[in-house]
Amino acid sequence: KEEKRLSYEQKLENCEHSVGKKILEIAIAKQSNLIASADVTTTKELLEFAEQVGPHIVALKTHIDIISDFDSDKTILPLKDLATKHNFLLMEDRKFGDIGNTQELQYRGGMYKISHWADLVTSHVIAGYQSIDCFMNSGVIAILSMSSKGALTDQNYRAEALKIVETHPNIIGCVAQNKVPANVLLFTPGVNISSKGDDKGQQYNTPEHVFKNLHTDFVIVGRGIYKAENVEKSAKLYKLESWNAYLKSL
Ligand code: 5BU
Repeated sequence: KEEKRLSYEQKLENCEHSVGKKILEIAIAKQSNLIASADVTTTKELLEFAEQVGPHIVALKTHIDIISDFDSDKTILPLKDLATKHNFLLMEDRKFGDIGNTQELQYRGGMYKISHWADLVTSHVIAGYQSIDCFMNSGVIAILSMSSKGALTDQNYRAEALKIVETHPNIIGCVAQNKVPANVLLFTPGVNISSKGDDKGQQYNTPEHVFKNLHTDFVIVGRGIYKAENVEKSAKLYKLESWNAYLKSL
């Protein structure tokens, strides 16, 4: 018999990490499981996007190193204010992938000082269990598998990575394109309602597909929202479709 998925309320009961609890509480309060990926390249676009999608999302996902005019006062301070105003978390999709000591320097220092503002960070676990110890101020979302064609995250890699996900106290969940045990929080990018993929290897599924077949908890949508003619309308549409797909999957 197929394992049943858990509701956000049930996951909240099992969750021990404060940031994991927070994202689940926001999901329940806003009836949203949508993370918008803000893959824009200027502070102005980033802040405008956050203002438009803020009411509809649980988290805003950034690639902070693609912002051409990054400035911690002008970029991060107003972004944090918007996160408070609209009740969403900040998720930096840094995809750390180095030894612990280097990751610690990248996480705490440099221009971006990610540890000062990111509620959530993504990280590969390729460097082993201890490499994740450095992420003390954020919840870590570990990358188990990737959405692009030909990704090297095979079954053996995923099984080993999952052992780290299930035991490391800094990790709140994982990014994957496959089912994971019901008690693990699952984040799925590669979601788009109107496209099957791009010419650079990205592959898309619908919200319906990922909730039904993967028992995803949170969808991550980039171009489906930020490239839409009406960004706010599109965020609302993805929010509704994904929430309904979640309810149907219960
Ligand atoms: P898109 O425009 O919806 O394709 O953007 C997807 C975003 O999610 C983008 O920022 C990627 O860096 C990110 N992503 C992904 O697409 N696939 C993955 O497996 C991981 C992250 Br991990």
